[in-house]
Amino acid sequence: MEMTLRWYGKEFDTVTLEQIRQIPGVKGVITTLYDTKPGEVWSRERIKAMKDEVEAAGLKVAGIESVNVHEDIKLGKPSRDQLIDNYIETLKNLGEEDIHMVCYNFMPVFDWTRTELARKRADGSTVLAYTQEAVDALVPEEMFNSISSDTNGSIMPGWEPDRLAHVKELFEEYKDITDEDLFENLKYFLERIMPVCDKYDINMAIHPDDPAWPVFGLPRIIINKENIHRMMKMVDNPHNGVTFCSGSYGTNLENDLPDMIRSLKGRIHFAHVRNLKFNSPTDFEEAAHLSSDGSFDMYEIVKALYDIGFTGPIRPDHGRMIWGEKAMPGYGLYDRALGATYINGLWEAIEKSHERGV
Ligand code: DNO
Repeated sequence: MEMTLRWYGKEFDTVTLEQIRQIPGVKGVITTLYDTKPGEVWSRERIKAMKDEVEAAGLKVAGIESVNVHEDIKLGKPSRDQLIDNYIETLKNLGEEDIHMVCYNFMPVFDWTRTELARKRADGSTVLAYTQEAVDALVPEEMFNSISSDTNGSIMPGWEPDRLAHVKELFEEYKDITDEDLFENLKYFLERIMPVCDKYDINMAIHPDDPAWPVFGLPRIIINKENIHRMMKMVDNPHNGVTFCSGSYGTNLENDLPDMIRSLKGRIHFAHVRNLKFNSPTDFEEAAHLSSDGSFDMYEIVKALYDIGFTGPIRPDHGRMIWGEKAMPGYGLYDRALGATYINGLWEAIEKSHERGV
């Protein structure tokens, strides 16, 4: 595996490349052109400038999170062909700049969803949290307003104002879209992009729906083992793979995370590793990465990745806000750095036990 940290670019992130460079074992960043809109072509020049900046700090661009998919593609509208052509052009430009992993998602309207961005924990840290009861009590527009008013001044990924300016109309458009339609539209998209992925060896890594169940009645399909395998079989190409995000699949306690990882050998192109603490099956908060702080056995998760020979980029995921830091919720420096160090420690121990046969 290759340890990385997510970085939003100098204009959007409170964390600097120089700080990231000092986290032991972190060699690369997962980044994006955060000011581009879904459907826009990323120019080769801008991709190169981003790469040069990262490399000048002694790091590499280990992959992109995300090249967002336009809603018309998810909805299967006639305009999708032009938008997919643009997506292909972006992939080609990334490939020509020697970038080979792209994370994306296929969630209607909303990306990940949380109901609190700063729930206080017993240790005084604050974390992102979710309760189904709070979602059930909200209409989608209120959800957007409550998220955007509580972000420490940052633009949250997936909650960009442009994306959400048309929430109401989008809900109207999704009214008759079923899971089956969404699978069909994803298949159409994947079939069209696979040739450029083959040509430039680009691994597409679909991010799971978070939480892993329908929210506000919108269809959500990338939620469990059965559906991911269906997705991979319907366009059976090694470049059609997944982002294994423990914190997203883990929202559904029926998902056996190590078992899912083992079943995805060769198709996990990117890993997000984090822990959740469940207070009830529909109330969870994001814990420190350490197993004992949450509900997951992080050793088993990392071991499963090791056992399938995972070599792709991995990153600690959302961290707690600690030590007085002010940053984008989930994306401060300190707790993610602790997370990276912890995952590195687990990996080293697992690797050495394996090599020494203990
Ligand atoms: C949240 C992230 C997601 C993820 C996208 C991938 O913090 O995990 O926004 O980046 O779903 O497209």
